[in-house]
Amino acid sequence: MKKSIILFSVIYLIAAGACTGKSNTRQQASAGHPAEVSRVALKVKGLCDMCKSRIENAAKSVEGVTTAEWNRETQVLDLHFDASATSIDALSKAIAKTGHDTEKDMAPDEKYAALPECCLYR
Ligand SMILES: [Cu+2]
Repeated sequence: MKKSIILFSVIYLIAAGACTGKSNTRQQASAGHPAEVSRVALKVKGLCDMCKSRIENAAKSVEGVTTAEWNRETQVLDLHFDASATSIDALSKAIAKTGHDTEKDMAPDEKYAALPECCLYR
């Protein structure tokens, strides 16, 4: 019994150590190259919850994006991203490609036409 407790503690410590190690590396990396976290509000057109997840997933699939939250009432997508990994222009284009107009880019007509009927905001 005692043995298994010790074993568990060891496993726990190793696991915790591994996690701490990871975040340390990250902190060191960002200390050398301070990660420039940009926070940008981008207007994106959409209608429903399906639009919300499509827009947010499009943004989150871009490397460097940490937060993407779209508000249906305000039509604003709140973005947090590492400015050394991506840019607001690249993000806007990635979102437009899924069929949603942004304040910077129009969605291609064929992508817009492929949206479910409940999502046709134009
Ligand atoms: Cu929709």
